[in-house]
Amino acid sequence: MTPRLVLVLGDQLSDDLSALREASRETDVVVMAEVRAETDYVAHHPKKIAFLFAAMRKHAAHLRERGWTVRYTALDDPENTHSIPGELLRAADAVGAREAIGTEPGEFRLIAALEDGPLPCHLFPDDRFLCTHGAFEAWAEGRKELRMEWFYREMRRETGLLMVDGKPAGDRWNYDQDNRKPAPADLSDAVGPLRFEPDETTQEVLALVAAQFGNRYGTTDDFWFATDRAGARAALRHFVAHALPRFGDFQDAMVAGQPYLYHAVLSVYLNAGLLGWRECCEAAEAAWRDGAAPLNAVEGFIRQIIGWREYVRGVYFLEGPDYPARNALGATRALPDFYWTGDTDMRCVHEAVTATMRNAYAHHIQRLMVTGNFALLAGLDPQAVSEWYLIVYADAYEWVEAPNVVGMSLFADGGVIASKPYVSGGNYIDRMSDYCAGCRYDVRARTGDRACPFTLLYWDFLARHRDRFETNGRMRNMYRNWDRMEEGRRDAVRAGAGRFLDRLERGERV
Ligand code: FAD
Ligand code: DLZ
Ligand code: SF4
Repeated sequence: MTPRLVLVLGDQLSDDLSALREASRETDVVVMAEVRAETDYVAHHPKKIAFLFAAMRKHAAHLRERGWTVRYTALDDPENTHSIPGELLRAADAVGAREAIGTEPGEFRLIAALEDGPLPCHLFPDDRFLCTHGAFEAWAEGRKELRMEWFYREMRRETGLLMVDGKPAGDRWNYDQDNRKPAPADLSDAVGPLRFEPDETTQEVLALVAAQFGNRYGTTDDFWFATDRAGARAALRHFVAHALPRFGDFQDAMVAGQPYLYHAVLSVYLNAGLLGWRECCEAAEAAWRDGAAPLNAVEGFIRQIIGWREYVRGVYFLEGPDYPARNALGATRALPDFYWTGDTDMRCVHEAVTATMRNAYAHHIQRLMVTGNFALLAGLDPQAVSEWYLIVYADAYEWVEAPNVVGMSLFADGGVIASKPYVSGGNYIDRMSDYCAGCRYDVRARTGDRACPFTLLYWDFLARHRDRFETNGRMRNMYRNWDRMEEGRRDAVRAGAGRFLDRLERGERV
């Protein structure tokens, strides 16, 4: 029989993959490849590349153990054509294949490259997700607004997670109100994610990545990610035992020098396929049933996974290839250098950016309310911001990154995801963190050169976009507060914001 090629991409490292289910171990050949087209379409953080290459190499070995023939191209293979379609063609020549099959990639870019590539390639749906494209389209059909909460309730009903006799556990669907406690005073039990010593394969990859990508933003120092399924499973158990009980309470908190708090740090594994949504949610639900974790924590965690994660993927594929390029607010300002260096007097931004450089990770509220909030308030170009997020986070692939950045954070999709822009001034950051106490700016000063830039830009943003937002019912109070401010003070705030933006534009340290 003529062999077929079975493409397995770097974020498809799951045993139960649709393309593998369709293939034959006897005749077909699995193709995996480390290629420059994927490492360079944006300049990914070296830690992200190292994680993926180490996990890909181990997954190839694992597939071979399970009886598959695997053709694996390492990055430094002299014959490497450095693109996925190129490697498929080279493999087809070598083994006499005339077609390839694969599982749908998570980016329109790569779907198009495979569909238009030189070798016929049939893509099967990626059923590692709970909600199919068809089911999401059916849910979205005829709705005026695609609110996550309604979608999430459907997913709860469909999976039966946290459902008791057809009703939500505790008689409430959503415990978000309980999950907004400020930075905890006692952090003695925040042990952070489970860390793994790099084994031989990982060390080889780290040397390769240091040699090839060492001059990029980010570092491979202190590499501790798991790089196989057993490690990812252990990381899940560790999270459930040590962090889940306080995950809910401090989900929105931020503490200097504490990049993880009670977050799961599992997205890197989930998105590469080393973990599945069901096992994560079932492990959390079991902890609740056993009395080891409270309902607000478990519901919050499950909502992130079967709610937000599935919902943003649904929006990405529903809205189509033009979605990441949207710019509803017409924002054009260049990305300031401090997003790459952390070199800024804004302590909150400094903390988020330097942690990101080190770890290829920042938790949700840092991504949304610090780097994202600043980008929205300062009117930064959404595509430059989106590229930054795609580069710097080890869990970033366009299907999940673009809706979170372009939609949730920057409102550049005009409100498909968020019913109002996620903007806040310094007061919110002060309430939820310990950053402001050590900052050069004064979070209480409303005017003058030491006034917190977040607060200045917050009011300026509202004033700049008044026509668009003043009729939004959820923003009425914001405008009421602005209008209540004495006129002279309003002028001073806007002048302060203008001076700050000028300094930003001139590349001065802010
Ligand atoms: P936890 O806070 O512990 O949450 C548990 C899990 O829920 C995560 O592992 C993740 O799988 C899922 N989850 C939570 N929130 C979201 C969400 N909004 N969208 C999708 N899944 C979610 N997540 C990514 O996976 N990749 C990205 O590129 C990404 N970019 C983001 C950019 C911005 C501007 C914002 C605001 C959020 C982004 N997120 C992204 C969502 C979220 O911040 C991360 O999933 C989360 O920080 C990952 O860390 P964790 O595993 O510790 O998550
Ligand atoms: C992100 C990434 C990187 C950095 N490198 C590779 C690679 O060399 N080979 C590969 O198969 N996949 C890689 N990936 C993941 C792909 O970019 C990912 O499959 C697409 O972005 C679709 O989600
Ligand atoms: Fe950030 Fe403003 Fe607080 Fe400084 S004062 S840490 S800039 S919110």
